[in-house]
Parts: sequence; C-alpha cells; structure tokens
Amino acid sequence: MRILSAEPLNAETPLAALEETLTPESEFFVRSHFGRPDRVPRKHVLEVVGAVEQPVRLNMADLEAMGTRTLAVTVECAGNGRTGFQPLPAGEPWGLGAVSTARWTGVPLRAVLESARLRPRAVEVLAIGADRGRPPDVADEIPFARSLPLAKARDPDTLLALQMNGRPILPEHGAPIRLIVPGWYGMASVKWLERLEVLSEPFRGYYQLGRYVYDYEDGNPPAPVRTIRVRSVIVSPQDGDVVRQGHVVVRGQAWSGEGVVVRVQIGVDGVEPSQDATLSPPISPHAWRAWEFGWDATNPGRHVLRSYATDAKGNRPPDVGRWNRYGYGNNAVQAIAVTVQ
Ligand SMILES: Nc1nc2c(c(=O)[nH]1)N[C@H]1C(S)=C(S)[C@@H](COP(=O)(O)O)O[C@H]1N2
Ligand SMILES: [Mo]
Repeated sequence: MRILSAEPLNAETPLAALEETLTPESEFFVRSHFGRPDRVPRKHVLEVVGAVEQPVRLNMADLEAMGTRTLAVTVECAGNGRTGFQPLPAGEPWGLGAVSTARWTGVPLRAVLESARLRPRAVEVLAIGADRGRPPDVADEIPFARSLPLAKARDPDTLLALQMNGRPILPEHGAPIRLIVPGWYGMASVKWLERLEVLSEPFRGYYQLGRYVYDYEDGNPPAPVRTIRVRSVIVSPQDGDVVRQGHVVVRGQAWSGEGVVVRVQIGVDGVEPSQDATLSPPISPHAWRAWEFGWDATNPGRHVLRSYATDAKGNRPPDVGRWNRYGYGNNAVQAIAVTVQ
C-alpha cells in the first residue's frame, strides 16, 4: 500500500492490486479522518433515534436476524485522482488507488428504519461514526457524521454492512458495522457506525456542508458530492513501463455510480478512442468491470494509451477534470506512456 499518512491511517491500493475484481483485503484503500476509535465494541449496539415512533437499540444478533443481503460494491473516495488537479487542492494527495471493491453483507438500512417507524416529518437519516476529532478549521471535537436523504436511505441496496467478503469487517474498514451506500463516493459509507438519527431538517454538519461539496469558485453555491463519476483506469501495463514489441494485453477496471459501464474504448497515441476493449461480465450493478484489450504494439518507441468508459446512462469522462476547491470527483481520462522495444 502507498501510505499517505500513518495516523490517521490513509493508504492507497497499489495499481497492480486493482486488477483483482475483489480487492485483496490487505490492499483495500483506507481513508480515515480521525483514526479508528479505540473502543473495540464487542457488544456493539446501534441506536436509532430522532424522528421515529419507536427508537430502537440493535445489537449484532438483532441485526443479523433482520435478514441480510450480499452485494459487491466498488467504494471510491471522492478525492481519488486529486493529484491530477492543477493547482493541487489541499487534502490527501490521492493518485488513482483510492478505490477498491468488496462483497459486503448487511441489513438494508431500510429494514431498520421500518422497524423504528419514521415520523412524517423525517427528511434525512444521519449516520454517526464512533471516531472523533477536531478538523483544522473547526473549534470543537466532532464525530465523523453524514446524512442521507430519505430516498437514498430507503434504497434496498443501501446496507448496514456487518461483513466484508464473508468475514467480520476489518477494524480499519469500520468494524463492526458500517454503512455501504452503493453508487455514492466513499464519504457516504460511514464506518464504525454508532448511531442513526432520523432528522426532520437537513443536516448542516462539517462533513456535509464544509467538505464533500463541489465548490467551483464560480460564484454558484457549492453542490453536494454524491454519485461516483464514470471512470476507467488502466492497471497493466503501468505508466513508464517498457514492453516487448508484439501483442500486449492491456487491462483495466471501469466503473460509474450511475449504472454499470457498458463500453470501454482504447485510444493509442491520440485523444480519440479508436478500438473497443472486451468487458468481463458485471458481478454486480454497483461494482467495476474488468476489461482487456489486445494491443498490437508493432511500432517501437513511446506510445500513449488512454481508456474511455461509457456507462449505462451514456456518461463519459472528460479529458480534463473540472477543478474545484477541495479537489473532488476528478474522473479525467488517464493517459499512460509505454515504451515498446
Ligand atoms: N466514521 C468514519 N467513516 C468514514 C470515514 C471516516 O473518516 N470516519 N471516511 C469516509 C471516506 S471519505 C471514505 S472514502 C470511506 C473509505 O472507506 P475505507 O477506509 O473502508 O476504504 O469511508 C468513509 N467513512
Ligand atoms: Mo473519501
């Protein structure tokens, strides 16, 4: 892993590990604002309070008894690709490895909300993590907390995850319970989940309005960061590699929060895509698709490769990402240089 900071732990998945459709757990990227809470909640209880008829407290067994689902979900940090922005915004300098995929098993958040019975004035569900700290520009200690609008909270694929790849969630990934919000950037998938608060007014917390907003500094009000933008990454060969003249297999992953990727095209030495890659079958509506392209590398010398994804809604990535103050959502087409000899 490439460690960006040790305390709190922020580490990115090496590009080579992105080749696996299910990311090896020891290489699943880690993004934490405050470091993980030290309390090891063996007898963890999740509280559901606020605008509900029936506040509930659920332990792990209670949750498991509500019925679980398993979904493969690609989690991508909104800051993935930040280093491609110029000037470089503040924040963790992520390359392209702040993205990983796991099979998550959990209870649909919806089932828990139904058991607590929402009051008619409910508008959002606030998820509060057990980790706390003081961001540089904030006066008091705060928990990591983020809200979801009711529609997303009630999406049957939004999970209170209890397992990652069939085993208890690893400590750095949010044990014992975390949210998994498919299709949205990682900040929505609150780790070390301690409390759900049903709100009758939109949440105005730091990680809702102060961060995770697209601020284009163009005079318009910042917009919330939500859906993962379509992207394709070449994982093999890597930038700067030297390959043997002849047939070269180019591999990558492509994903989007708007729907599965339906096409990946490759561009060689030009900014226009020219040929199609072969996509592997989707393992889930919310996971990336591995792709492969047989490149006829007949001409020696330096060549530039690009990959272009198209998702089910027809979205395609831009050549240049739209710069914003905190450096989110940079899904610009990646270019790698490879020498054929
Ligand atoms: N409690 C808590 N949840 C959190 C965070 C955090 O710092 N604290 N970071 C968020 C962000 S920004 C991302 S990208 C994902 C990363 O999940 P991972 O570390 O399991 O890859 O967790 C999210 N959930
Ligand atoms: Mo993130």
